[in-house]
Amino acid sequence: MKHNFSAIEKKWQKKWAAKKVFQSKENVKGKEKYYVLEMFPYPSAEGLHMGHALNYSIGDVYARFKRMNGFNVLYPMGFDSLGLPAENAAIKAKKHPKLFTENAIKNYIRQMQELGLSYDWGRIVETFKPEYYKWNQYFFLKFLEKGLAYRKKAPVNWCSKCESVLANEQVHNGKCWRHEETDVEIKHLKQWFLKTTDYAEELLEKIPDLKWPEKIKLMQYNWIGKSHGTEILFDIERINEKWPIFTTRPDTIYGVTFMVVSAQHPRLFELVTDSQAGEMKKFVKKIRSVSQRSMKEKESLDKEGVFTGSYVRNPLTKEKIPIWAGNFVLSDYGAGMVMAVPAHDKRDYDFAKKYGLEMREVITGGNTKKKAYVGEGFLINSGDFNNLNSKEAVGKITSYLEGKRIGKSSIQFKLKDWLVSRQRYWGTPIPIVYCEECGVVPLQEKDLPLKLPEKVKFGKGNPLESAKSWLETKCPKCKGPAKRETDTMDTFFDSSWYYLRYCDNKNSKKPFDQKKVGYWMPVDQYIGGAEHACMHLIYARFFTKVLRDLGYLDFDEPFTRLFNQGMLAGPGGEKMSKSKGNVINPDEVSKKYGMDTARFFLLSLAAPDKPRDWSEEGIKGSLRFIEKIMGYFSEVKIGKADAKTESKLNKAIKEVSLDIENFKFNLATIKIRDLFNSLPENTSKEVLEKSLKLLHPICPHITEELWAKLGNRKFISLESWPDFNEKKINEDFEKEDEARDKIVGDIMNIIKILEEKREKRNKVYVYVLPKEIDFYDEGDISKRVGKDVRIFSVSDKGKYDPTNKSKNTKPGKPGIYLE
Ligand code: ANZ
Ligand code: ZN
Ligand code: ZN
Repeated sequence: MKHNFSAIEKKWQKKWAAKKVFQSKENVKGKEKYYVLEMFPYPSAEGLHMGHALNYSIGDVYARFKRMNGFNVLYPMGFDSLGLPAENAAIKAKKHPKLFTENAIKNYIRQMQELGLSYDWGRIVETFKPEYYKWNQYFFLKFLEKGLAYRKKAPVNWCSKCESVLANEQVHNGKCWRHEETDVEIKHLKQWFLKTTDYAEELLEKIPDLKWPEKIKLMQYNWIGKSHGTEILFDIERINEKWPIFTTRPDTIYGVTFMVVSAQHPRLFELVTDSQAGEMKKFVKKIRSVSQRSMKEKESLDKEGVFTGSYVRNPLTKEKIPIWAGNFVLSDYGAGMVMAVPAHDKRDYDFAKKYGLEMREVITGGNTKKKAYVGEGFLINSGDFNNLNSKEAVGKITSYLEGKRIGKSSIQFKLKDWLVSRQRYWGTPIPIVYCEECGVVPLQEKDLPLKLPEKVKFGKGNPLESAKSWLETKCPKCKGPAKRETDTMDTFFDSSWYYLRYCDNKNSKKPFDQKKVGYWMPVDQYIGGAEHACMHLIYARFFTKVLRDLGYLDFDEPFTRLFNQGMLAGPGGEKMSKSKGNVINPDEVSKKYGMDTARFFLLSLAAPDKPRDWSEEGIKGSLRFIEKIMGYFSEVKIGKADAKTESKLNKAIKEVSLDIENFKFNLATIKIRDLFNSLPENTSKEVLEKSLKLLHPICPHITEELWAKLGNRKFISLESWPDFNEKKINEDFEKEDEARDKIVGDIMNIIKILEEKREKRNKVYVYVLPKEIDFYDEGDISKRVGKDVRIFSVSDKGKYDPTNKSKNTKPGKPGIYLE
């Protein structure tokens, strides 16, 4: 490195901080607000890697761009700093999670500052601080008041590695989201839930309004999973109850030959006869390690079941039908029991085949000897409904059942209530006590925050159980002895509203001031990973809607636009991981190349939403470019700009503005590179300044430095984005450039072809039309193709042209001869 980039970077980072350049305030006159937000990170001991650096650089470019474009920008950062990884890491390092977290955050902030990110650090939000989680507890109490938080015993997902339950959203294909190798088990536990299902309809309805990637929207659709069907009452003789069985295919009701109840159904054993109980117990034990949600999605799951010993009556055929328990039925969807139609449902078919159960074809069109026929057709074996088209029969049979009051059309959602209890220490204590006299008693608002006790024993079970003096307390109602709830909140609770707290992070009276939130929210541009599609992004949307209905907010959706950044892989495309030793550390990169070089390189690699690989060669190329700019500015003579440079600059402004607005930063880097490469030794101050402004969002430090060198006293960070003048753009100049690029490309191709034939040539002769001769510069082209290039006009009598290649010359397409 020829320049001391790290000194330049430090200098400007200090100045930005000292002058509070990125501090944001509400209601700046004449400016529209713009809220740019990146998903806040979980501070781990390892610190940032280059992948983070990429994510935050994307947000920073956009924030700087919007700021320069006259918006009043809010661009904050914080730390999602409660949760299991910190607790586990702390246990391993034998440090208290609090100490561990504080150190990790310090390190993150240092690294983020070194990246040159333009956050308003005055707005930091740290979820592990009681000043923040107090409001989690406050909201929990509000939810409780409104019946939106409740406690129930339910079959829940348990990860033995986490030693905690998980929400449905945190179970991915039957595995824990944190421990991809660990099967989730089902336990029946009393837990706290939030009523996300109350908002299922609205969560779904509003999806089309979101300016989000289609992929994420689709994932949310499927996750919420609205299903139109029919509930049919089936009489369960053993318990003398009618259960409303949910089906999307009432047209197949005459083909029901057995029922399957979920093996996880809380009331399963009420249906099991004494003689079947032994076998059923064994079965239930064996299959307990299959998670709630994934079963249904795994069509490939081996279907297993056991007969319960009891029966139902088919309400239409009046037949007696056996009830089986099976592993492929969800306990918390519909009635937790399905009417099985093996001839027309794949899962039921497999099940019936395996256990030799009857199959009855009721829809024409398939060959049910070979496989289930799931398509449309005409009804057969279906009494009065025979010959109806199956689509039509859905409505007809439903109406018929409605008339007899044994069925009705119904809507089901896949989305479940959000399980927020966790059996771990490093989370927000749930503000509840259990009193011997009064039962479940919420804390009073004045007693918040209920702080986590610091002295606890880590190791076995929930550490909060070991904090005796914390655990044993008085009931807020009767003052009698009571025990505190030891479950803590899912950390997704924290991240469900942190974006609101940024708007007013120091408020000690309220979670936030409604006017301030009203000014900044909703987030205009949210940036983060696609992995949160069905976790954080569902919870945060739910929270926003609840807080709106509780009167805290007056908008419906938290994040207007969402951008998913692409992954950064290690050299050769391998996923960066500590075990592979290919994690690129920003501290080292900064020392070797400077941060602006790193930022330029990362953003030039690919469109921000596409994956890219780190490469040492690549960043060296960016370094050469950055050093060239530094060199150029120390030599350039200020004078007048020529028309060609003006054209280039104005075109670049026009295009780079669009590229950045549309998150095509890689295209912007190409045009910026082009522009700087074409700047002549002598040009105007205006050209230099505008060029620097274009580069600024990507390379904030060196542009501040060069901006000051040009004699400016104010920060370029606070300058306005340059305008372009369409009239100054002259496409003829562009054509010249294109012609030059084209001839270079053509020559390179010929050389390549010849090389493949193992023929080597060193001299290149180019024949151009007389009026095009000025487009081409022998020196430039020679340099670019790495050969000696001579250019002749076709009209030049004395040209060297032994094979008469000049006869191939056409407008814009010179003849070429190699020797
Ligand atoms: C009879 C039937 C016949 C069905 C047929 C399908 C095809 P979606 O679209 O997912 O809502 N079902 C109902 N409750 C279930 C549960 N708790 N666990 C697993 N499956 C359940 O699908 C609804 C269909 O899934 C219902 O329609 C039911 O099977 C099954 F030829 O009923 B069907
Ligand atoms: Zn886990
Ligand atoms: Zn009491």
